[in-house]
This record gives sequence, C-alpha cells and structure tokens, in this order.
Amino acid sequence: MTVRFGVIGTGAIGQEHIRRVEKRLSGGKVVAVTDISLDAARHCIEALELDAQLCDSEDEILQDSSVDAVIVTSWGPAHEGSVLKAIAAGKYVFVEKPLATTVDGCLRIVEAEARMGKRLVQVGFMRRYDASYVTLKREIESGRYGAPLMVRCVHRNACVDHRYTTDMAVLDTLIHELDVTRWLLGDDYTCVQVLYPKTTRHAPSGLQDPQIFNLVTQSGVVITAEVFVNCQYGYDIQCEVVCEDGVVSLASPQAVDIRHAGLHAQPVMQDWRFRFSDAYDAELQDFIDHVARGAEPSGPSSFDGYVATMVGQACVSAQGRDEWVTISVQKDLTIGFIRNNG
Ligand code: NAD
Ligand code: NAI
Ligand code: ISE
Repeated sequence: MTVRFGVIGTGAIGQEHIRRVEKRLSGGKVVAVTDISLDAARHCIEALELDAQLCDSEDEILQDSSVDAVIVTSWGPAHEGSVLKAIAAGKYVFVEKPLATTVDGCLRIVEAEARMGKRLVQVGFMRRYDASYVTLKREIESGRYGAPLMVRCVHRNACVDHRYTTDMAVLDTLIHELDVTRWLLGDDYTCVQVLYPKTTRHAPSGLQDPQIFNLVTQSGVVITAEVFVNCQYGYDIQCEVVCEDGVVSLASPQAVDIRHAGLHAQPVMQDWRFRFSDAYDAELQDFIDHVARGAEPSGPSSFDGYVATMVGQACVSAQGRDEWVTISVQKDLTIGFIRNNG
C-alpha cells in the first residue's frame, strides 16, 4: 500500500520532508498540504511540482479519507493542536520535535493516544536513526569500555535569526541532546544546572549564547551539553562518552580530507539538512514501512516526546535560577505500548 500523506507546515523542514517522500523514499506520496500561510503552501506545491491538493486548513486534511497519515512540520507551539486532531481522526502522525511545547500538552497527546488503544505518533528525533549515534550506542552497550561516567555534548549552529530566544536553546535545540543521551545511556535525568559564559557579539540582542547545561542521571552520569547557535563556522554536533575503560565518540561525518597550502583540513557541514540527511530519510522510511503494513510506528514515541519536553521545561526553569533544578519524570502514566526507550 502507498501511504498517502497530508503535510501541515511547509517551511524549511516541511519542504525537506516532502522532497524526501516524493523523490528519495519508497511507499509514500504527498497528496495534500496546508500552512497557516496559504501562500507558503501554494508556493511549495508549485516549487516542488507536487500533484497534491492545497487545503485551506489542517481540518480539511484531517477530514479527508484519502489521507492515511500526516506530517506535522509547523512551528513547535502549533504541534499539540494538530497532533490531537490527527489522533482523534485516527490518522498516523509523524511530528517534528518538540512533540508539544508544554508538559501538559504532551500529556494530553500521550493520553489521547492511549485512549485510541494503539500507537499512532512518531516524533522526529532523527538522531536515533543516525548511523554514528547507532554505532555509539552499540559500542556503549557492548560493555567493552565499562560503565559510562561522563558525556560531553556540543550542539553548534552557524547562526540564528532575531526570532530565536534564550529558551529556544532548550526546546528547539538542546532537546535533541536530551532525547538522544537518554536513549544512548538508557538512563533518566535527575537534575540540571545552567551556566552562561560570556555572550558572543554575534548573538541577536537579548539572546544568551552560548549556554552550558549540566545534567546528572539516576545512575550518576554527568552530562555537559554546550549549545552555541551563532558559532559562525558551521553546524557542529559532537558527543563523547567517557567510560571506565575507554572513550567512545561520534566521528566527523563523511567529508573530504583536504591538504592544501600548508593545511590539512576537513570542511564543516553548514546545516542540519546535510548533517542528518540520511537520518531523516531513515526515520521517515521506517514510519512509512510500518504504516504501510498497518503496524504501529516503532520510532520515538509520544512518551519519549513527553520526557524530552518535561526535561526541557526543567532546563528552562534552571535558565532563570542560579541553582540546580530537580527533574522528576511522571512514570506512572506510562502505558506499556506507548513507552519506547529502546
Ligand atoms: P519554518 O519556520 O521554516 O516552517 C514552519 C512552517 O510552519 C511555516 O511555513 C509556517 O507558516 C508554518 N506554520 C506555523 N504554524 C502553523 C500552523 N498553526 N498551521 C500550519 N502551518 C503552520 O520552521 P522549520 O525550520 O521548518 O521547523 C519546523 C519544525 O521542524 C519545528 O518544530 C522545528 O523544531 C523542527 N525542525 C527539526 C529539525 C530537526 O533536526 N529534527 C530541523 C529543523 C526544524
Ligand atoms: P519554518 O518556520 O521554516 O516552517 C514552519 C512552517 O509552519 C511555516 O511555513 C509556518 O507558516 C507553518 N505553520 C506554523 N504554524 C502552523 C499551523 N498551525 N498550521 C499550519 N502551518 C503552520 O520552521 P522549520 O525550521 O521548518 O521547523 C518546523 C519544525 O521542524 C519545528 O518544530 C522544528 O523544531 C522542526 N525542525 C526539526 C529539525 C530536525 O533536525 N529534526 C530541523 C529543523 C526544524
Ligand atoms: C532546529 O529546529 C533543529 O532541530 C536543528 O537540528 C537544530 O540544530 C537547530 O538548533 C534547531 O533550530
């Protein structure tokens, strides 16, 4: 069966995902698109030469019986409403991170899905599909290096625009580390503290950049995560796991090696589009493959989305306080089939 997609939000990543469904992946087709700006949706249909219907609203997409699943790629605060409506309509949903920008919003989604009695939602935590992260997890789990003790993460973007605010460093950016480190270690967070280094002159006015987040897990692993979104030189994602008997880290992504004019260099990727291109392909192909055979999605679940936002809210709270903030994930709401930490 071909999975017929409706897309809600045709901005940067919405167009990326449409392109991959149409041109690179198998088993999916985009049949309807909408955006809060209908001009943006119309432009997307024309620019990508889609054989898809322009819908006036998400409701029109969700009521359309020829749509099997939706991709939600609007901005974060709009996700909750779209996902809840999609669940109510019985449609499968691939939603970009964050699942929702509030903890209560995530809980409403987890509960709505549980009431449906089956998984419908997959969250776009694509790092779980990235080959280097997958290898890193396998190496840690092999036990060859002993127990993990410390993790050092770096998340750098070349630049952001004036709409990016200090709290977005958590819910837009750090949220990837919050999800992937929990998945790598199979461990939950207990507390977080934020440090503000001197702010770069390249930051838009009012934005704290860079920021350092120190997190501790239940087993005592200490994670130091730097978010620096105006680093100027490119898109740089690093993760080093220090274990009892060795250190395992992400290698530089595939790139050429240049020896020139007395230098030995490697180009740095400029954007998430390139760095995680294969991972975005893999996460969506996995979603399509499951939906096509009527199976529940098996990627990051609404519960994973809830945990990431819940920990994210603790990080935002720590941004405003000069002290450690305790993190307590509400686990009693976990309903077997929704939990996915693996
Ligand atoms: P964007 O601003 O380029 O696009 C967002 C689009 O959503 C815009 O076209 C906007 O008009 C539309 N939109 C906003 N509210 C809407 C609503 N209520 N209904 C319909 N359309 C609406 O943003 P983007 O960079 O594409 O990011 C979109 C989402 O993707 C965000 O949640 C972001 O966190 C996520 N994202 C994830 C990654 C990743 O690496 N996984 C990378 C980029 C973006
Ligand atoms: P964007 O701003 O380029 O696009 C968002 C689009 O959604 C805009 O066209 C906007 O008009 C539309 N939109 C907003 N609210 C809407 C609504 N209620 N209904 C319909 N359309 C709506 O943003 P971008 O960068 O594409 O990000 C979108 C989402 O993707 C965000 O959640 C972001 O966090 C996520 N994202 C994820 C990435 C990843 O690596 N997984 C990378 C980039 C973005
Ligand atoms: C964006 O939304 C993403 O998800 C990217 O992966 C991240 O690097 C960037 O900071 C976010 O704004």
